[in-house]
Amino acid sequence: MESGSKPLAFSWTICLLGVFMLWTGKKTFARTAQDGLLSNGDFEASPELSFLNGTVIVGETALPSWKVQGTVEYIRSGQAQGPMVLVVPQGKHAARLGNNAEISQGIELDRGSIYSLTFSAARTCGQLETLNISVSPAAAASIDLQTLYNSEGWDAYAWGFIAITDRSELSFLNPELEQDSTCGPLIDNVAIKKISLPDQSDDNLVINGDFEEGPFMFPNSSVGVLLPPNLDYETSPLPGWIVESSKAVRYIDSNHFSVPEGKRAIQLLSGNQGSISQIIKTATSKTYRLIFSLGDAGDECHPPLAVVAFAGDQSQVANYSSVMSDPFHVFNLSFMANSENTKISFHSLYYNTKDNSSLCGPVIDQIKVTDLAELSRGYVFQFPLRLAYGANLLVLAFLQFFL
Ligand SMILES: [Ca+2]
Ligand SMILES: [Ca+2]
Repeated sequence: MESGSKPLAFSWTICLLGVFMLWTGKKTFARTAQDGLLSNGDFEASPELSFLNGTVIVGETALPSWKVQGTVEYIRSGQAQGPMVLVVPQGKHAARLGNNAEISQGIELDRGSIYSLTFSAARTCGQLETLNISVSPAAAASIDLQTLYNSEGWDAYAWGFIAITDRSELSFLNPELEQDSTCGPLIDNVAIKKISLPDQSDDNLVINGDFEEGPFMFPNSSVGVLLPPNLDYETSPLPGWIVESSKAVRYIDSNHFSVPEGKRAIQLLSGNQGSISQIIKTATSKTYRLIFSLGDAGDECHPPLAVVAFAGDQSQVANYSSVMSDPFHVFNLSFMANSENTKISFHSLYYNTKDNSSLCGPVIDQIKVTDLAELSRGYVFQFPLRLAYGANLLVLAFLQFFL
Protein backbone atom coordinates (compact mmCIF):
# COMPACT_ATOMS: atom_id res chain seq x y z
CA MET A 1 0.00 0.00 0.00
CA GLU A 2 2.84 2.33 0.92
CA SER A 3 4.59 1.94 -2.44
CA GLY A 4 1.30 2.81 -4.20
CA SER A 5 0.59 5.86 -2.10
CA LYS A 6 3.88 7.66 -2.88
CA PRO A 7 3.26 8.08 -6.64
CA LEU A 8 -0.25 9.19 -5.75
CA ALA A 9 1.10 11.81 -3.31
CA PHE A 10 3.73 12.80 -5.87
CA SER A 11 1.16 13.29 -8.63
CA TRP A 12 -1.01 15.36 -6.25
CA THR A 13 2.03 17.52 -5.51
CA ILE A 14 2.73 17.97 -9.23
CA CYS A 15 -0.93 18.77 -9.81
CA LEU A 16 -1.02 21.37 -7.01
CA LEU A 17 2.26 22.82 -8.25
CA GLY A 18 0.77 23.12 -11.75
CA VAL A 19 -2.32 24.87 -10.42
CA PHE A 20 -0.11 27.19 -8.34
CA MET A 21 2.07 28.00 -11.37
CA LEU A 22 -0.97 28.68 -13.51
CA TRP A 23 -2.36 30.94 -10.79
CA THR A 24 0.86 32.83 -10.23
CA GLY A 25 1.42 32.98 -13.99
CA LYS A 26 -1.97 34.59 -14.43
CA LYS A 27 -1.26 36.99 -11.57
CA THR A 28 2.13 37.88 -13.02
CA PHE A 29 1.38 38.23 -16.70
CA ALA A 30 -2.28 39.23 -16.90
CA ARG A 31 -2.45 42.92 -17.71
CA THR A 32 -6.16 43.29 -18.14
CA ALA A 33 -7.76 46.69 -17.79
CA GLN A 34 -8.15 47.76 -14.17
CA ASP A 35 -11.31 49.45 -12.96
CA GLY A 36 -10.97 53.17 -13.49
CA LEU A 37 -9.61 55.60 -16.06
CA LEU A 38 -8.20 54.17 -19.29
CA SER A 39 -4.69 55.15 -20.29
CA ASN A 40 -4.92 58.91 -20.94
CA GLY A 41 -8.69 58.49 -20.63
CA ASP A 42 -8.87 62.06 -19.32
CA PHE A 43 -6.85 63.43 -22.29
CA GLU A 44 -4.63 65.41 -19.92
CA ALA A 45 -1.47 64.00 -21.56
CA SER A 46 -1.10 66.40 -24.49
CA PRO A 47 0.26 65.86 -28.00
CA GLU A 48 3.64 67.51 -28.67
CA LEU A 49 3.16 71.05 -29.99
CA SER A 50 4.75 70.01 -33.27
CA PHE A 51 1.83 67.57 -33.76
CA LEU A 52 -0.80 70.27 -33.42
CA ASN A 53 -2.01 72.42 -36.28
CA GLY A 54 -3.96 74.97 -34.27
CA THR A 55 -6.26 72.64 -32.34
CA VAL A 56 -6.18 69.81 -34.89
CA ILE A 57 -4.07 66.78 -33.96
CA VAL A 58 -1.72 65.81 -36.80
CA GLY A 59 -0.53 62.21 -36.92
CA GLU A 60 -2.17 58.91 -36.07
CA THR A 61 -0.17 58.41 -32.86
CA ALA A 62 0.20 62.05 -31.78
CA LEU A 63 -2.34 61.84 -28.94
CA PRO A 64 -0.72 59.76 -26.15
CA SER A 65 -2.28 56.27 -25.74
CA TRP A 66 -4.82 56.87 -28.53
CA LYS A 67 -4.90 56.30 -32.27
CA VAL A 68 -6.40 59.19 -34.20
CA GLN A 69 -8.17 59.05 -37.56
CA GLY A 70 -9.75 62.01 -39.34
CA THR A 71 -10.06 65.51 -37.91
CA VAL A 72 -9.68 65.23 -34.13
CA GLU A 73 -9.21 68.44 -32.16
CA TYR A 74 -7.43 68.82 -28.85
CA ILE A 75 -9.66 71.17 -26.85
CA ARG A 76 -8.38 73.29 -23.96
CA SER A 77 -10.55 74.50 -21.11
CA GLY A 78 -11.86 78.00 -21.81
CA GLN A 79 -11.41 77.67 -25.56
CA ALA A 80 -14.01 79.70 -27.45
CA GLN A 81 -15.84 78.81 -30.63
CA GLY A 82 -17.54 81.99 -31.85
CA PRO A 83 -19.56 83.36 -28.94
CA MET A 84 -19.57 79.98 -27.16
CA VAL A 85 -16.96 78.68 -24.72
CA LEU A 86 -16.41 74.95 -25.25
CA VAL A 87 -17.10 72.80 -22.22
CA VAL A 88 -14.38 70.50 -20.93
CA PRO A 89 -15.94 67.95 -18.55
CA GLN A 90 -12.80 67.25 -16.50
CA GLY A 91 -9.39 68.83 -16.05
CA LYS A 92 -8.02 71.12 -18.74
CA HIS A 93 -8.33 69.08 -21.93
CA ALA A 94 -10.71 66.94 -23.96
CA ALA A 95 -10.90 65.56 -27.51
CA ARG A 96 -13.39 66.55 -30.17
CA LEU A 97 -14.32 64.36 -33.12
CA GLY A 98 -14.91 66.05 -36.45
CA ASN A 99 -16.82 64.57 -39.39
CA ASN A 100 -16.30 60.81 -39.51
CA ALA A 101 -13.33 61.14 -37.13
CA GLU A 102 -12.35 58.39 -34.69
CA ILE A 103 -10.15 57.84 -31.65
CA SER A 104 -9.27 54.32 -30.50
CA GLN A 105 -7.02 52.37 -28.16
CA GLY A 106 -6.32 48.71 -27.48
CA ILE A 107 -7.59 47.27 -24.19
CA GLU A 108 -6.70 43.99 -22.50
CA LEU A 109 -9.76 42.08 -21.27
CA ASP A 110 -10.74 38.91 -19.45
CA ARG A 111 -12.50 36.90 -22.12
CA GLY A 112 -16.10 36.09 -21.16
CA SER A 113 -16.39 38.92 -18.65
CA ILE A 114 -18.87 41.77 -18.87
CA TYR A 115 -17.43 45.27 -18.87
CA SER A 116 -18.95 48.69 -18.54
CA LEU A 117 -17.53 51.83 -20.08
CA THR A 118 -18.16 55.22 -18.52
CA PHE A 119 -17.37 58.35 -20.52
CA SER A 120 -18.29 62.02 -20.62
CA ALA A 121 -19.57 63.61 -23.80
CA ALA A 122 -20.92 66.95 -24.94
CA ARG A 123 -22.36 68.11 -28.21
CA THR A 124 -20.86 71.32 -29.51
CA CYS A 125 -23.45 72.46 -32.06
CA GLY A 126 -27.23 72.60 -32.12
CA GLN A 127 -27.60 69.70 -34.52
CA LEU A 128 -28.49 66.17 -33.58
CA GLU A 129 -25.20 64.54 -32.62
CA THR A 130 -24.47 60.89 -32.01
CA LEU A 131 -21.45 58.97 -30.91
CA ASN A 132 -20.70 55.46 -32.12
CA ILE A 133 -18.83 53.23 -29.65
CA SER A 134 -17.38 49.91 -30.61
CA VAL A 135 -15.27 47.25 -28.95
CA SER A 136 -14.21 45.17 -31.91
CA PRO A 137 -15.13 42.54 -32.74
CA ALA A 138 -17.70 42.15 -29.98
CA ALA A 139 -20.11 45.00 -29.88
CA ALA A 140 -21.12 48.43 -31.05
CA ALA A 141 -23.70 51.01 -30.10
CA SER A 142 -24.82 54.47 -31.03
CA ILE A 143 -25.40 56.98 -28.23
CA ASP A 144 -27.75 59.88 -28.88
CA LEU A 145 -26.37 63.16 -27.51
CA GLN A 146 -29.41 65.21 -28.47
CA THR A 147 -30.92 65.53 -24.99
CA LEU A 148 -28.87 67.38 -22.42
CA TYR A 149 -29.87 66.02 -19.03
CA ASN A 150 -28.08 68.49 -16.76
CA SER A 151 -26.96 72.12 -16.68
CA GLU A 152 -23.20 71.44 -16.88
CA GLY A 153 -23.24 71.29 -20.67
CA TRP A 154 -22.12 67.64 -20.77
CA ASP A 155 -23.23 64.26 -19.44
CA ALA A 156 -21.59 61.02 -18.35
CA TYR A 157 -22.85 57.84 -20.05
CA ALA A 158 -22.40 54.12 -19.43
CA TRP A 159 -22.45 51.28 -21.92
CA GLY A 160 -21.71 47.58 -21.43
CA PHE A 161 -20.28 44.75 -23.54
CA ILE A 162 -19.07 41.20 -23.15
CA ALA A 163 -15.40 40.48 -23.93
CA ILE A 164 -15.12 37.76 -26.57
CA THR A 165 -11.37 38.22 -27.03
CA ASP A 166 -8.44 38.92 -24.71
CA ARG A 167 -7.58 42.10 -26.55
CA SER A 168 -9.98 44.48 -28.25
CA GLU A 169 -9.89 47.83 -29.91
CA LEU A 170 -12.13 50.40 -28.24
CA SER A 171 -13.16 53.23 -30.54
CA PHE A 172 -15.32 56.33 -30.49
CA LEU A 173 -16.50 57.53 -33.90
CA ASN A 174 -18.49 60.57 -34.95
CA PRO A 175 -20.62 59.15 -37.78
CA GLU A 176 -22.08 62.52 -38.77
CA LEU A 177 -21.19 64.56 -41.82
CA GLU A 178 -22.05 68.08 -40.72
CA GLN A 179 -21.75 71.05 -43.04
CA ASP A 180 -19.87 72.83 -40.29
CA SER A 181 -16.74 70.72 -39.85
CA THR A 182 -16.07 72.28 -36.41
CA CYS A 183 -19.18 70.57 -35.06
CA GLY A 184 -18.88 67.14 -33.51
CA PRO A 185 -19.01 65.59 -30.05
CA LEU A 186 -16.44 66.27 -27.36
CA ILE A 187 -15.18 63.34 -25.25
CA ASP A 188 -13.46 63.16 -21.87
CA ASN A 189 -13.05 60.87 -18.83
CA VAL A 190 -13.17 57.40 -20.40
CA ALA A 191 -13.18 54.68 -17.71
CA ILE A 192 -13.81 50.94 -17.60
CA LYS A 193 -15.13 48.55 -14.95
CA LYS A 194 -15.53 44.80 -14.91
CA ILE A 195 -19.10 44.01 -13.92
CA SER A 196 -19.91 41.18 -11.53
CA LEU A 197 -23.41 39.77 -11.53
CA PRO A 198 -24.84 39.82 -8.00
CA ASP A 199 -26.34 36.53 -6.81
CA GLN A 200 -30.04 36.08 -6.52
CA SER A 201 -30.82 35.53 -2.85
CA ASP A 202 -33.47 33.17 -1.51
CA ASP A 203 -35.55 35.99 -0.08
CA ASN A 204 -35.37 38.28 -3.11
CA LEU A 205 -36.13 37.26 -6.70
CA VAL A 206 -34.75 40.56 -8.02
CA ILE A 207 -31.10 40.68 -9.12
CA ASN A 208 -29.20 43.79 -8.07
CA GLY A 209 -32.35 45.24 -6.48
CA ASP A 210 -30.20 47.61 -4.38
CA PHE A 211 -28.38 48.90 -7.52
CA GLU A 212 -25.02 48.60 -5.73
CA GLU A 213 -23.42 46.93 -8.76
CA GLY A 214 -23.18 49.18 -11.78
CA PRO A 215 -20.90 51.28 -13.98
CA PHE A 216 -17.78 53.08 -12.80
CA MET A 217 -18.45 56.45 -11.17
CA PHE A 218 -15.80 59.11 -10.71
CA PRO A 219 -15.70 60.12 -7.02
CA ASN A 220 -15.46 63.82 -7.90
CA SER A 221 -18.21 63.84 -10.55
CA SER A 222 -21.51 65.24 -9.31
CA VAL A 223 -23.74 64.57 -12.33
CA GLY A 224 -24.30 60.82 -11.93
CA VAL A 225 -24.03 58.48 -14.93
CA LEU A 226 -26.73 58.15 -17.58
CA LEU A 227 -27.84 54.69 -18.60
CA PRO A 228 -29.00 55.12 -22.19
CA PRO A 229 -31.95 53.23 -23.69
CA ASN A 230 -31.69 50.01 -25.68
CA LEU A 231 -29.43 48.17 -23.26
CA ASP A 232 -29.28 44.37 -23.51
CA TYR A 233 -29.93 42.21 -20.46
CA GLU A 234 -26.75 40.23 -21.15
CA THR A 235 -24.43 43.23 -21.28
CA SER A 236 -26.23 45.87 -19.23
CA PRO A 237 -23.86 48.08 -17.20
CA LEU A 238 -26.55 47.85 -14.50
CA PRO A 239 -26.68 44.05 -14.11
CA GLY A 240 -30.15 42.57 -14.06
CA TRP A 241 -31.82 45.70 -15.41
CA ILE A 242 -32.46 47.33 -18.78
CA VAL A 243 -33.65 50.76 -19.83
CA GLU A 244 -36.41 49.93 -22.25
CA SER A 245 -37.77 53.35 -23.12
CA SER A 246 -36.66 56.18 -25.41
CA LYS A 247 -34.81 58.25 -22.77
CA ALA A 248 -32.05 57.55 -20.27
CA VAL A 249 -32.20 57.08 -16.50
CA ARG A 250 -29.54 58.37 -14.10
CA TYR A 251 -27.32 56.18 -11.90
CA ILE A 252 -26.56 58.22 -8.78
CA ASP A 253 -24.14 57.95 -5.86
CA SER A 254 -24.48 58.82 -2.18
CA ASN A 255 -21.51 61.24 -2.35
CA HIS A 256 -23.55 63.72 -4.36
CA PHE A 257 -27.20 62.69 -4.04
CA SER A 258 -29.59 61.39 -1.38
CA VAL A 259 -29.75 57.63 -1.72
CA PRO A 260 -32.22 55.50 0.30
CA GLU A 261 -29.78 52.63 0.97
CA GLY A 262 -26.09 51.90 0.38
CA LYS A 263 -24.07 53.97 -2.08
CA ARG A 264 -26.05 53.75 -5.31
CA ALA A 265 -29.62 54.19 -6.55
CA ILE A 266 -31.56 55.07 -9.73
CA GLN A 267 -33.13 58.42 -10.50
CA LEU A 268 -35.96 58.14 -13.00
CA LEU A 269 -36.18 60.95 -15.57
CA SER A 270 -38.43 62.10 -18.41
CA GLY A 271 -41.77 60.71 -17.17
CA ASN A 272 -42.87 57.53 -18.94
CA GLN A 273 -40.12 58.00 -21.56
CA GLY A 274 -37.51 56.70 -19.11
CA SER A 275 -38.18 53.37 -17.42
CA ILE A 276 -36.16 50.46 -16.08
CA SER A 277 -37.30 46.87 -15.96
CA GLN A 278 -36.25 43.37 -15.01
CA ILE A 279 -37.67 39.95 -15.84
CA ILE A 280 -37.84 37.74 -12.75
CA LYS A 281 -38.44 34.01 -12.45
CA THR A 282 -41.87 33.24 -11.00
CA ALA A 283 -44.28 30.31 -10.74
CA THR A 284 -47.59 30.63 -12.57
CA SER A 285 -50.55 31.50 -10.30
CA LYS A 286 -48.37 32.14 -7.28
CA THR A 287 -48.71 35.40 -5.36
CA TYR A 288 -45.74 37.67 -4.74
CA ARG A 289 -45.02 40.97 -3.06
CA LEU A 290 -43.00 43.75 -4.68
CA ILE A 291 -41.39 46.10 -2.15
CA PHE A 292 -39.45 49.23 -3.08
CA SER A 293 -38.10 52.45 -1.56
CA LEU A 294 -38.93 55.84 -3.05
CA GLY A 295 -37.22 59.11 -2.22
CA ASP A 296 -35.88 62.30 -3.71
CA ALA A 297 -32.25 62.86 -4.73
CA GLY A 298 -31.78 65.95 -2.55
CA ASP A 299 -31.14 67.92 -5.76
CA GLU A 300 -33.94 70.49 -5.41
CA CYS A 301 -36.08 68.76 -7.97
CA HIS A 302 -39.49 70.41 -8.29
CA PRO A 303 -42.30 68.23 -6.92
CA PRO A 304 -44.54 66.34 -7.29
CA LEU A 305 -42.41 63.20 -7.30
CA ALA A 306 -44.12 59.89 -8.02
CA VAL A 307 -43.37 56.58 -9.71
CA VAL A 308 -45.56 54.02 -11.41
CA ALA A 309 -44.55 50.46 -10.51
CA PHE A 310 -45.68 47.50 -12.62
CA ALA A 311 -45.51 43.86 -11.58
CA GLY A 312 -47.28 41.20 -13.65
CA ASP A 313 -50.84 42.42 -14.21
CA GLN A 314 -50.74 44.90 -11.33
CA SER A 315 -49.56 48.49 -11.09
CA GLN A 316 -49.33 51.11 -8.40
CA VAL A 317 -48.71 54.85 -8.26
CA ALA A 318 -46.42 55.72 -5.35
CA ASN A 319 -46.12 59.36 -4.25
CA TYR A 320 -43.19 60.84 -2.38
CA SER A 321 -43.63 63.82 -0.09
CA SER A 322 -40.57 65.49 1.41
CA VAL A 323 -42.86 67.06 4.04
CA MET A 324 -42.80 63.75 5.90
CA SER A 325 -39.79 63.24 8.14
CA ASP A 326 -38.58 60.04 6.42
CA PRO A 327 -35.90 60.57 3.76
CA PHE A 328 -37.64 57.86 1.74
CA HIS A 329 -40.88 55.87 1.84
CA VAL A 330 -41.33 52.11 1.44
CA PHE A 331 -44.17 50.81 -0.77
CA ASN A 332 -45.42 47.36 -1.59
CA LEU A 333 -47.58 45.79 -4.25
CA SER A 334 -48.98 42.26 -4.27
CA PHE A 335 -49.42 40.52 -7.60
CA MET A 336 -50.13 37.11 -9.07
CA ALA A 337 -47.73 35.72 -11.67
CA ASN A 338 -49.32 34.81 -15.01
CA SER A 339 -46.29 32.91 -16.26
CA GLU A 340 -42.83 31.68 -15.35
CA ASN A 341 -41.35 35.05 -16.27
CA THR A 342 -42.74 38.25 -14.82
CA LYS A 343 -41.64 41.73 -15.73
CA ILE A 344 -41.33 44.40 -13.06
CA SER A 345 -40.80 47.97 -14.21
CA PHE A 346 -40.70 51.53 -12.91
CA HIS A 347 -41.09 54.95 -14.49
CA SER A 348 -41.62 58.45 -13.22
CA LEU A 349 -45.22 59.68 -13.31
CA TYR A 350 -44.22 63.31 -13.95
CA TYR A 351 -41.68 65.11 -16.14
CA ASN A 352 -39.67 66.82 -13.37
CA THR A 353 -37.11 69.60 -13.74
CA LYS A 354 -35.02 71.86 -11.54
CA ASP A 355 -34.86 75.69 -11.52
CA ASN A 356 -32.29 75.59 -14.33
CA SER A 357 -34.58 73.33 -16.43
CA SER A 358 -32.26 70.32 -16.13
CA LEU A 359 -33.95 66.95 -15.78
CA CYS A 360 -34.50 65.30 -12.40
CA GLY A 361 -37.00 62.93 -10.84
CA PRO A 362 -37.84 60.41 -8.12
CA VAL A 363 -35.24 57.97 -6.75
CA ILE A 364 -35.88 54.24 -6.36
CA ASP A 365 -33.85 51.69 -4.41
CA GLN A 366 -34.14 48.42 -2.42
CA ILE A 367 -36.34 46.64 -4.96
CA LYS A 368 -37.44 43.30 -3.61
CA VAL A 369 -39.86 40.57 -4.73
CA THR A 370 -40.74 37.81 -2.30
CA ASP A 371 -42.97 34.78 -2.54
CA LEU A 372 -45.85 35.52 -0.16
CA ALA A 373 -46.30 31.84 0.77
CA GLU A 374 -42.57 31.57 1.66
CA LEU A 375 -42.84 34.80 3.61
CA SER A 376 -45.74 33.55 5.74
CA ARG A 377 -43.97 30.18 6.29
CA GLY A 378 -40.95 32.18 7.47
CA TYR A 379 -43.09 34.06 9.99
CA VAL A 380 -44.66 30.82 11.26
CA PHE A 381 -41.17 29.37 11.69
CA GLN A 382 -39.70 32.48 13.23
CA PHE A 383 -42.50 33.13 15.71
CA PRO A 384 -41.64 30.34 18.22
CA LEU A 385 -37.95 31.28 17.96
CA ARG A 386 -38.70 34.92 18.69
CA LEU A 387 -40.94 33.84 21.61
CA ALA A 388 -38.14 31.67 23.04
CA TYR A 389 -35.58 34.47 22.56
CA GLY A 390 -37.89 36.93 24.34
CA ALA A 391 -38.42 34.48 27.21
CA ASN A 392 -34.65 34.02 27.57
CA LEU A 393 -34.16 37.79 27.80
CA LEU A 394 -36.81 37.99 30.51
CA VAL A 395 -35.14 35.21 32.53
CA LEU A 396 -31.73 36.92 32.20
CA ALA A 397 -33.17 40.26 33.32
CA PHE A 398 -34.85 38.54 36.27
CA LEU A 399 -31.58 36.83 37.34
CA GLN A 400 -29.57 40.05 36.99
CA PHE A 401 -32.06 41.93 39.11
CA PHE A 402 -32.34 39.42 41.97
CA LEU A 403 -28.82 37.90 42.09
CA1 LIG B 1 -9.88 66.02 -19.38
CA1 LIG C 1 -28.74 51.17 -3.09
